[in-house]
Amino acid sequence: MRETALLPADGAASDWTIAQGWQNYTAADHAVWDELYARQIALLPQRVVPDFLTGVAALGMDAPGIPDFESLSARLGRLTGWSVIAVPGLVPDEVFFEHLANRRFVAGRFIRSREQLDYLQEPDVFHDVFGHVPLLAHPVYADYMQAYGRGGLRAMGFGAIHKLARLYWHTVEFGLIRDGDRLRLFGAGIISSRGESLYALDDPAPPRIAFDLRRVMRTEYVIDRYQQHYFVIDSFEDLLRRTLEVDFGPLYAELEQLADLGPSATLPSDRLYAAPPLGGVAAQHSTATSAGLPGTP
Ligand code: HBI
Ligand code: FE
Repeated sequence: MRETALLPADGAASDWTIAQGWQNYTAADHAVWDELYARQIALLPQRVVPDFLTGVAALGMDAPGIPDFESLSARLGRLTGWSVIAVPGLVPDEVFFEHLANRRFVAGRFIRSREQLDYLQEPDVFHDVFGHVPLLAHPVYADYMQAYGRGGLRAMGFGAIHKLARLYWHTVEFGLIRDGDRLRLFGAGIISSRGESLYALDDPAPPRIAFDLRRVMRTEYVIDRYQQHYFVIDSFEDLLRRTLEVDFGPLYAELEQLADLGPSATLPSDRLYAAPPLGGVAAQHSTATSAGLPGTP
């Protein structure tokens, strides 16, 4: 089922929500989900942050077929107070932030066709639900997503949505996270893509840069190909703390004075992680190293 974003007048509610209509999915729709799920769950265990798999199990997402948002939301609600609601497609920023600020995750209800198995431009139910929802069962990540929504509503007042959208893109969509001395996936855009789940950890090309809020909010991104660098957070607790402790007003003013950075730029001040296959903890000094630190594998 393909749909383009409708205006509320076309059947969506004023908050852009629509019924998921789970009973309307065909066997072919469920089969596409099952194939995407089977591919990803076969390669993620050695790559994804363990909390993701914990969420998949806790939410019963290991059952076959496209999840029914109603039963998914009942389980998720008991864990972190989040629910999953269906929308026709990309919704306006203010609608998006309002839902996140109220612990409602908006998800597309359409599923890609078999021809689009490896790539589609707009988030479908596999990207939104398999990619994003399992981590919403993690209490700290759940808090971060709500804090992000509230920050988005504030950002609108500063005309700084595009800066905040970069924070979302470089973490929630395409972020990496440290797990001991290894790097792991947590961004939904990577987790829902077979090719990028491999590329983001295995390819030596893209720099892996230690997360820095200002650096991330200055950095543009590409939407039509693999990311050209990845940002690495230390933990969800650290990401939440950095988001809550900053006063975004002065930060936006400060960012206005700094040039935006292209989607493949690196700075001398970047703390780079060793390139795979050595992979390993960040270089403690500011220049790139071609290998891990002494003592790392
Ligand atoms: N709408 N349905 C949907 N899903 C998103 O992920 C989404 C959106 N609207 C805006 C948006 N994301 C981003 O621009 C936010 O960072 C603002
Ligand atoms: Fe997404």
